[in-house]
Amino acid sequence: MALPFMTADEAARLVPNGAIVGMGGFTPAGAPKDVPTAIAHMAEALHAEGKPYKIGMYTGASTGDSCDGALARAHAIDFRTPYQGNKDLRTELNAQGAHYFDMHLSELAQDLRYGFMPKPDFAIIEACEVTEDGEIVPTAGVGNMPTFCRLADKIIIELNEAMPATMRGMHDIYEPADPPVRREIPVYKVSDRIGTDCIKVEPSKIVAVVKTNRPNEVGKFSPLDETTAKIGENVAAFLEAEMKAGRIPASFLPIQSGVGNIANAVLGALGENQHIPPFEMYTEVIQDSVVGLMKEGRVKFASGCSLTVGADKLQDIIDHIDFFRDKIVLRPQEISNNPEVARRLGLITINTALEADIFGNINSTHVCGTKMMNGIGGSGDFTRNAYISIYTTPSTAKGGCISAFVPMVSHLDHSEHSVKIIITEHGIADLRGKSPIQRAHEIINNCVDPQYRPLLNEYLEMSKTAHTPHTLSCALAMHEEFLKSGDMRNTKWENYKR
Ligand code: 0RQ
Repeated sequence: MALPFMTADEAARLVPNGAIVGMGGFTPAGAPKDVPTAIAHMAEALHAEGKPYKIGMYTGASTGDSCDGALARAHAIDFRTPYQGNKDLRTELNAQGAHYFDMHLSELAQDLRYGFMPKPDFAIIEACEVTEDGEIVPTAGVGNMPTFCRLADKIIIELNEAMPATMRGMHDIYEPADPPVRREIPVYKVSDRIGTDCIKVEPSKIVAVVKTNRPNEVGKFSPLDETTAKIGENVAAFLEAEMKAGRIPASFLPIQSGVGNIANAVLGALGENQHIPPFEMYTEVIQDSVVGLMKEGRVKFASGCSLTVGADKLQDIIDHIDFFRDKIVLRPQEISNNPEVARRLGLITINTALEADIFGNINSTHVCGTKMMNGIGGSGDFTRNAYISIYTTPSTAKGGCISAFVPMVSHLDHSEHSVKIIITEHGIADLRGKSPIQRAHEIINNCVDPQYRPLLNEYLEMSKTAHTPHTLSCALAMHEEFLKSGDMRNTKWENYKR
């Protein structure tokens, strides 16, 4: 069967109002670009005529601005899951313009197969190669593409000429069977390949192939500053000490590292610490710093779901594909983030908190408990199943007006039961085997910014009788104070205590 080549506008017209779409890729890496933008333009034109148009949208994680941004600005999203990170989409969903279901990234594919949410009508995906007999080779991100392609009735492919077909061989496509017949996922080493190098679909489901030539829309990282550099050094020092104490094997364990500026800086610091042996990564997003570390021999192998790297770094990988192909494997997120595999491999997980409380609970998603930032992403998949789970955060935000440590988190993503270590620029809190009050002292003394330590010690002094000594009327007072005066440092407990 000849492939149905057409323009992005023609492909967009195949997607009717109310359709449910699974977008391929993971983060802006490998996300479709031209077709979502064409859908957004179509939506705007229909809205101008007074006609309704919205789609339901599953993705791998965040996407690029030409997908999430364009569709959010066009008010064309009915619901969206499992993760986002786009400014305009954030505004749209915080204004209740789109329904957002924030969920663990490893779970979406199986939840769709289980029928917990409606199956996608369309898969819109990016590929570097597609054959007439239905072989599709993804590009820099896999996400949920295998499941979207299998469940959807129709598949629209962006064949991105900026992504060469030589990328074939980097992917490992595998979908587990569902209970009650699921077996173990046979990844016993980070580098194990268990599936195929492409997605295989029934060719008649491919309803459009759109030729594109677009780089990924991966943002730039902020340059390392004193705080992020110090956090990185503290993480490296902690892991070095654990290794010396025999709590991490001398051969080391695979690292999972989260998204964002801090995660990128931490990884750079780990690579520089010569007491830490060359290591492997079993992670979700392979970020910029990994590419350099791989060339230096500091990172031996990286298993991930996407190459979320800047255009220069991706070009470097493409130009030296023979060097990188056997050192990187890109898997569906169901496998890159799989709890069973994370526990088996013994991952050292390093993720970022927006805020933590003095008892060790973590909020990674909601500013002041209400406004969605990005989403939980894979942090829960990894944290709960880690060998050692680490959370990093600068001790303050917004020039010191916000303390990252508060009496009670305003939203809970990771509980005290899963969080083992918290690290800031000031130091390391080791929460293992400690009671709530012991954890509070450890966190206040080692991680909290010195200007907030008296305030949080006063909070602890207010209640002496309970296992977890909260004073409920004051538990969210620092947040209230920030909303009122713009500075948590103005908090006076007597103004809130009832
Ligand atoms: O705001 O951009 O306006 O300056 O939050 O903070 O310090 O630049 O940190 O880029 O590393 O992102 C948790 C959001 C951190 C990210 C989060 C403000 C701060 C700044 C960003 P500005 P930084 P990062 C999966 C891994 C969840 C998903 C996850 C994230 C902005 O890491 O989304 O872990 N994580 N996925 O000023 C109000 C606070 C604040 C605050 C910071 N307490 N209140 N605003 N900010 N703290 C696993 C993988 O494998 C990838």
